[in-house]
Amino acid sequence: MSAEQTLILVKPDGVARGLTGEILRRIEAKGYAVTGLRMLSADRELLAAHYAEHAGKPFYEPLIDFMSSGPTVAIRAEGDRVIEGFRSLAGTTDPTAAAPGTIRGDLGRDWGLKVQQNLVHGSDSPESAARELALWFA
Ligand code: RTP
Ligand code: MG
Repeated sequence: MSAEQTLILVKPDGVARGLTGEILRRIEAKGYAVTGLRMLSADRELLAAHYAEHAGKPFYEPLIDFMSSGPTVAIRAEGDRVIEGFRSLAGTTDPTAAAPGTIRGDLGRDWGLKVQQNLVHGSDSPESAARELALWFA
């Protein structure tokens, strides 16, 4: 069986703050292989498809605005249990609550913002990973 794959995004806050290298470093240091890498400014159509599960929630519009505010780096990463493993490296959604040692816990910010600018996205299941990789690496 081939290794599991996931979609990781360095969100516009991470790119703007110059943290792309640091985030890639952590992914590779853990032992995952980077098998796809792409920088793009996501349009609202792509973001609406990516975040379809959140449509209608109070943070949805601010989230789409935030995610269209600048370039994103899309990463296809591969490795044994990479989906669970990257979410563990990323830390919990809220950067203030995220544990030190995680990407969001060490580097993320949420104070005074309409939406959590938590630096990264990681697919949350094999089904999400397949769906999201098809969107971002079409
Ligand atoms: P992601 O999908 O980005 O990996 O993050 P996640 O699973 O930890 O979080 P999810 O619940 O899927 O939410 C998607 C993204 O929406 C923003 N968010 N802001 N109350 C808020 O301010 C709020 N809630 C969610 C975050 O950017 C989150 O990553
Ligand atoms: Mg999510």
